[in-house]
Amino acid sequence: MSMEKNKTVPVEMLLKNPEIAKVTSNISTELIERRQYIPPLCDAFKKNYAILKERPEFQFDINSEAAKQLPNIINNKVCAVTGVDELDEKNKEKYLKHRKIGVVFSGGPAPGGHNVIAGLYDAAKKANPNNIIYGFLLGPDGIIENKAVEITDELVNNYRNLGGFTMIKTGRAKIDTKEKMSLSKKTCKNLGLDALVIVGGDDSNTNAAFLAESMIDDGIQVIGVPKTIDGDIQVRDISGNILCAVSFGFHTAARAFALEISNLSTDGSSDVKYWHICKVMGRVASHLALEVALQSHPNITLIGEELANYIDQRRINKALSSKTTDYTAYGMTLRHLSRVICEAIVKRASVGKNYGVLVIPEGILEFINEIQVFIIKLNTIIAEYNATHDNDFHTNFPLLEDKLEHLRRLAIRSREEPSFTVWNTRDDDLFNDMPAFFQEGLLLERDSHGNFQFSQVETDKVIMGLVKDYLNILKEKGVYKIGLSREQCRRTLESSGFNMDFLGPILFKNYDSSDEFLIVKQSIMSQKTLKQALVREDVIQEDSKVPPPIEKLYKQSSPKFSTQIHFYGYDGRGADPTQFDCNYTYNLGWTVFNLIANGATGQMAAIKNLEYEFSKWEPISIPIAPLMRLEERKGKLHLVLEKSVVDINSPAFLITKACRDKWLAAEASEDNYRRPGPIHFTGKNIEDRPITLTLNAISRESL
Ligand code: FBP
Repeated sequence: MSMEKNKTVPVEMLLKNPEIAKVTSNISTELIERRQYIPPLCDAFKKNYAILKERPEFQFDINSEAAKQLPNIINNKVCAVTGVDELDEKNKEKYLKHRKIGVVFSGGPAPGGHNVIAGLYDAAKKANPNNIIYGFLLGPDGIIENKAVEITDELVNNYRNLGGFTMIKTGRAKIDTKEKMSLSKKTCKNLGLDALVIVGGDDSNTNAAFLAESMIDDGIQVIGVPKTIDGDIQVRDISGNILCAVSFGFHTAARAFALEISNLSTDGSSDVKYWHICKVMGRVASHLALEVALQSHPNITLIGEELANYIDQRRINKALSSKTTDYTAYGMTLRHLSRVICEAIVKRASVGKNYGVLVIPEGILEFINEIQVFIIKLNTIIAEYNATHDNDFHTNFPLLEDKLEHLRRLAIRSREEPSFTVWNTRDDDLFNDMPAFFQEGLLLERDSHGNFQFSQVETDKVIMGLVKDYLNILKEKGVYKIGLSREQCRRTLESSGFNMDFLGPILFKNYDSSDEFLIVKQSIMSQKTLKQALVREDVIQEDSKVPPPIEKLYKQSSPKFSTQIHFYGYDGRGADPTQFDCNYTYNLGWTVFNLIANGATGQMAAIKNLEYEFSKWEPISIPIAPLMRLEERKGKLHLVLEKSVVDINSPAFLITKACRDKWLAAEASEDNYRRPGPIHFTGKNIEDRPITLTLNAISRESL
């Protein structure tokens, strides 16, 4: 080799090479393509102006506390945003007037947020090029502390169709005190805002309603936008008409999770040795897990809402016969849940599939009665402690041991003071039986809205701990066995000169059936019992060894339960939006501007008919105050926007349930995994809406 060839080019020179500069640049072809995409507009926005038309047919069941606390916005109605070519002079002047609008992201990121700003920006600039949009930085703290940037062409163009909330960031602060409210008002006035737009989840839209109420006299309008990957902002009127089928970001996150889980199914069914345990985000509701199930057909998908409704008829009957009531028969316990999972694992193993994919929704604990009781009790204890002490609970008891000691003292108090019932000896004993990491999880600090932080609890570890323990018991009992292919057994035995038809009935419980997979008899659960069976049937003598081919088959039938644990949350939340979310959010942005230009406040921008093709989408406004319900937060009842959980009578759930056995695939045939593929942004493979929405819509139409 010549010296010339050994010479290396200086890296500085390489970096100047245009090809190298191109492939190492931050700007990928995907990014360029995304930024250039122009989402289509709903018909209403193709005209010169848009007006609001009240739709009084959509009514709500109004909470009296909401009516009391939000008198100025409680009578808002659902309005349709309708495009018009002309307006009379007075209304035209109002529509086109110069405006300053502030926008903020609140809560966890959700794919599509940037397009809300892009839509708002484009609509505002179209109406009046002098309109100004400010973006508050780092969430509601940006409003409280007056930290904002003016959104410019360059800024907005950099983020069109991109995921995350990177442009202005987000935060979880809550404007929940008089002081924060007045600072926020001051910021809005200082900036001369006509309107404030809050892009957020249930808590943030609740905040939007209270801000709207409080700024009504200042003439500052407040509009909410339904965001959250959790998909739990779904609005129906009192008659069940769907006004908002799903919050934005849900489709993208579910697709991103489903792709990764489908890749795991491919890997898992190739090396056939792991159960992949996938915890999927969604603070409480299991909407994301349900959509992931429909997208990728994992072998087992747990749906929290179903567990809460579970009734153990066997326990009820047993209690009835002894004239007692068994309260544990209502709702599923963690132990029972672990049994259900084990049953499915054992079934798959019996047909040779000692591998699979299990999806656990992040918020599942919310639906397990015994845990929910602990969450409520601990919420109350922490809230009461904070209300009566200078320092908060977590500052005063920084270590788990300190917290447990405090709980122990409460249990003692309950014995001395019968009226003190929040934490008794039984609670304390049960709590102390839990592993330390789970105790820590349940005692975690609540978020600023008083929500339990499910994403921080290792739910999967708790459930899988119980599953592993029970599988060991089943293995010891000889119930958990890997089924062996009949053909393979025949080859192994006969190649060593054994008669399969003689040994088969001795070794396998289903030898005489037509099953393709043979299962070693339950009584053969160890090398010792295997030998005993062979001696008993005169296959070998007491002092001989088990013949190697038989021992080999026994070992192959003896399962090892190996898991790989995954968490799908922040990754999908940061994914670039699907075309559905790009189009949805861009039109939400346009809706927001048109609500503001028509004087609305205390309203949430929404798109009706998301469950149908784009041509049927209708921009509307939904009044926030009538959606409020009282909920326990930090030990007190607060008005919040009602979260919607999975309806276990919905077609999407019922169809998933009906496919359960098929997707478990506990039979000799192939698995039934579905490959949703990567998110196609353009081209003919675009999936235009969540499968959950499609199924529910088709079923409604076929009624
Ligand atoms: P939002 O309700 O604010 O949209 O957030 C939803 C979520 O992504 C949940 O799925 C998850 O439990 C939670 O945020 C995680 O919160 P954090 O970002 O504070 O860890």
